[in-house]
Amino acid sequence: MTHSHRVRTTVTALVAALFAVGLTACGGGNGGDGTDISQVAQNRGLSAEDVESAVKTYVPGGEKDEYLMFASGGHAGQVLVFGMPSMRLLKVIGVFTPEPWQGYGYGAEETHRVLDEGRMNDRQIEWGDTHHPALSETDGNYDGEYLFINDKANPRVAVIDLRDLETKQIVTDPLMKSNHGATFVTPNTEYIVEGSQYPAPLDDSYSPVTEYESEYRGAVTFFKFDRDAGRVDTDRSFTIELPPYMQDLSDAGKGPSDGWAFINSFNTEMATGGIGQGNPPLEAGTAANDMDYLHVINWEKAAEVAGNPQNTETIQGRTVIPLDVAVEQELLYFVPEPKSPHGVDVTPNGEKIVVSGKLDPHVTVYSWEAMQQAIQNENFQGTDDFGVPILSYDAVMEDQLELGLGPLHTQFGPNGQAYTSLFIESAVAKWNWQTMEMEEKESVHYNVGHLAAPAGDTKQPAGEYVVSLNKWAIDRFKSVGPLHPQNFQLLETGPNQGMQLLYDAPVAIGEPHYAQVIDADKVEPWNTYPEVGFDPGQMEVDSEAPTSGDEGVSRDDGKTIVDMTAVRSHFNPERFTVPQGDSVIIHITNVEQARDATHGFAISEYNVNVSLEPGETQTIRLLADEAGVFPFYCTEFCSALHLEMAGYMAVEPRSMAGAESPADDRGTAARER
Ligand code: K7E
Ligand code: CUA
Repeated sequence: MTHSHRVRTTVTALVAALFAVGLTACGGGNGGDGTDISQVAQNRGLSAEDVESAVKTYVPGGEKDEYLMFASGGHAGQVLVFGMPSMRLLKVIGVFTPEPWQGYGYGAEETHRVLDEGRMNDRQIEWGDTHHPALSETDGNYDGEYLFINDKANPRVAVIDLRDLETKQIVTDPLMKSNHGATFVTPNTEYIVEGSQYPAPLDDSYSPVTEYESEYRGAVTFFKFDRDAGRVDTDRSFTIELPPYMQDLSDAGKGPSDGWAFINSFNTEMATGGIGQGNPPLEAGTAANDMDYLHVINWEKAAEVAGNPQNTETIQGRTVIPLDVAVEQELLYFVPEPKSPHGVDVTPNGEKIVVSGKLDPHVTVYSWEAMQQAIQNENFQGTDDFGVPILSYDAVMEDQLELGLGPLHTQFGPNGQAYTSLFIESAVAKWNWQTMEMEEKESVHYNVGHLAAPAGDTKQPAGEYVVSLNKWAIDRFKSVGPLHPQNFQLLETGPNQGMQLLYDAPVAIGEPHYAQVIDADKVEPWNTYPEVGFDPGQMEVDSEAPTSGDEGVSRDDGKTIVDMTAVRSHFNPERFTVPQGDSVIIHITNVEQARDATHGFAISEYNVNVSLEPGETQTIRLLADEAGVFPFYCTEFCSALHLEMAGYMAVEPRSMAGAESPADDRGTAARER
């Protein structure tokens, strides 16, 4: 039995006992074991409910959380890792944005390689609008191996390896200008789904907005994930051209619906705004129709179709199935969905598809079986302007349930429970998709977007908790100026239990959209790199990595090469001299294997800070174009003599060439390379 289960069974009795002797009875303690705590609670103005929430979420020092929550870091372009239920922030993973503590994008060559993969149109992009993290899955359940996340602003997808929780790859999508229905994985992580958001010409050409219908297009890309390599393989990935609707959220089918993907959309009106031209604003134009289209896509078949070059076009170096081919090959169908929907979520058994209409108070539940039948029987109510068959709404829509105002996203519990966020109402609705009964609603503060429940989008949801990812915080915290924190609220829930708000966790680095919660035992990161000289880019030992005994400085054709080791509490070599104008290559290995014995390496004025975790090796390249003296030091407080872990790079002016040769400053065991 896990720690929090144990807490859960005893907490109600404990709180009742505390308050029986103290707070609720007479407003103060008067002896017995609980008296002091009761007094503390009273002094701090805490109610019995507050104390209960505190006891349910408190994880004592040294104890571990039961779950890990991987949350998007919003505009910070990062991923946040929280422990749950304590809601303690455990890590910020640099993804699309350089992150100085981890030395991500500050001199370590490997991290620049990853960030440079994310260049678009030759431009370095130094941020991302991360929305949807997706844990890798095996048979529809999280397997704890990889994490993916999208950048909505610049259509990109990143791969994070959960062995060291570092970003290994950024893949751009040159066919899109923005994405949104990303990242979502197929049940065995065969593909990472990326749907576009704002249509644009797929070939990156110019077309005036007046030619929106004919020239602008949406798209969905299925990025092939090579699990052995731990990388997306763009050569085996493909994109399907879609009409210029605004495709929104995605989800992959599972169980009986495995092989299919679902994407909802808005703006089937194809409005383009233009207030200045006398048009209704985009927001009004996109909400004119009562129905938009849920896109139903046979990705398994599409993968086959994409394998035959006769079916595809190559645009911007990527394989594209044109819209007419997608229709002809029966890869794409539409299903009417009520008014400007936002979330689409497949039930744990894969049999139903739940859609929320943000301007409609209902969730709409579709039957996968009925969809298949309608496809087989060609039970269409027509086609759209692009010839895509529209399945008969009456045939495939199974039921609707009124939940409240502004339903958005749904997560699932173990026995038919569903949790749907109500943005306008600022509440979480708990209902049952099997019985189609509303169970209860709990207010949150304020304006919830996504919800995250443990394994809440997998075949085996755990229930227990649901986190409300709120967009507004208004008055929940001491003011820190006009830009308020976002607020994660932890709610307790469970099959036989009402929802209870337990904890507010302000998130201060961007607008996190979505999070996924995994059983902490399923993620088994390394505590140190497995061997000394480990290169996190290749995830193997770099045979060239310097180790103890072969440190040194050498010079070759305008290059100074430094082989350095780091160990508590010195670098070796500790000083080296470089002729002005040389390019300098510093290979450094942290030769320690002790847990948490991380060193940093920073050089004055070079924008360099590298994190060297136990066993890790990194390479730094810089141009010593300016003469002078540049101290380097360890940025990680690693020992009592950490301040002494420092040295000098001396750049000798051209005018003095030869006065002190680099060889004079060799390390203790110099070698030639
Ligand atoms: Cu904001 Cu999933 Cu991008 Cu809804 S999304 S809230
Ligand atoms: Cu090493 Cu401080």
